[in-house]
Amino acid sequence: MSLIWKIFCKVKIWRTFCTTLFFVVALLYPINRLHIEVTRQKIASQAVSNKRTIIESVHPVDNGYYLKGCEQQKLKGSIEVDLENAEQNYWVLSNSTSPVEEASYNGTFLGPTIRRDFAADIYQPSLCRPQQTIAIIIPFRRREYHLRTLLGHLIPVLRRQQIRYSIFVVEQTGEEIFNKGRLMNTAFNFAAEAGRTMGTPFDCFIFQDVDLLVENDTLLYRCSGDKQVDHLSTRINKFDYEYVCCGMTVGGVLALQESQFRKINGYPNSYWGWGAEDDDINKRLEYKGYKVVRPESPLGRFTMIKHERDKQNPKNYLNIPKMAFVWYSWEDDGLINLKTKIVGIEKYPLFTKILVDVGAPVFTLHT
Ligand code: UDH
Ligand code: MN
Repeated sequence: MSLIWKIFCKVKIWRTFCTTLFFVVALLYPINRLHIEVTRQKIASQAVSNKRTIIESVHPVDNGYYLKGCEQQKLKGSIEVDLENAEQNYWVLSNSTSPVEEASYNGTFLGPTIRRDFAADIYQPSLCRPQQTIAIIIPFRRREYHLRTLLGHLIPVLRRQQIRYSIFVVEQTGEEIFNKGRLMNTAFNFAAEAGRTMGTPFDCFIFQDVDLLVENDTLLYRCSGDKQVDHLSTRINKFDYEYVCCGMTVGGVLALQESQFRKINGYPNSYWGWGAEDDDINKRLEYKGYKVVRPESPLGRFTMIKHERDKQNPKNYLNIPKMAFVWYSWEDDGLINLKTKIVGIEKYPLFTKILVDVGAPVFTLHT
């Protein structure tokens, strides 16, 4: 090696070049190392000062990788949806063991809760700085099997996407008919407040049904712009991957920024039971001039875990006609007049559960 070097550097011009190169490298290398170290420490110190942030080591990365930000992700593209494996993975990720019989299929156990010192835990990759902090809000009641499967499937995707996120599961207590809108609004208020008190306000809120599993990890869980919102679950196996209802609905998985959600006055509170609350949101978005961005196939493909209609979420025949009056009602029905009560907060290793008393309907018309 040194012989080659000697021959190579024999000519004077080359010698000058080699010497300069040597000094440049000798100078730049420690500067680069120092820069890497300083950034590493900065990220680490931020995490320490904010004790609610859990640093996840996502996957081994080479030095300097994180300096480029979190955009360089190692994604797989199309991913297999393996329900059994996903549910198993829930227990692995929770660092708890499944109580074999109970947890199988219809078991309601979600694992032990953990001590709750803070409003929520925020997960982030250890070696890069994500641009957005995401709150994922999941409306929930008696779908433990779905929840375990969703989280076991989704969390590895979120990790690969290198995003900073926190998961809020919002559960309706009592036996009253399901009210998704009230749950969404309550969780939004809670998460927005929690994010702010922790010094990590959420840039993007993703409302996600508990039974929808993404089939392609290239579909990024994030908000793509100020003037548009992202409807992620555009093609669902249940509808043969056709655009869900002619591209009219924004149900399933929807991503909006905080200010956008506030501008549309959140979800309507007045829809009880199944039906139309997502179409109501669609109108709100239209009135406020937000474009709904929908990913093209194969992105936007989701598997819905097979399920029957929940007993306490019957189709409500009042919901569809209400749609004709959204233009009149939307400004008074939403975040602005929300009256729900948070009756408990439970902290699990992978998510925060918000228990909500949503009240009762005055009148419904259902089967
Ligand atoms: N949800 C619950 N518990 C409930 C009701 C609803 O967790 O009791 C949540 C859950 O996140 C769910 C979402 O609300 O994904 C939407 O409700 P859904 O899944 O019941 O709505 P979807 O349109 O199903 O998927 C409608 C009934 C399908 C009947 C099919 C009969 N073959
Ligand atoms: Mn469903």
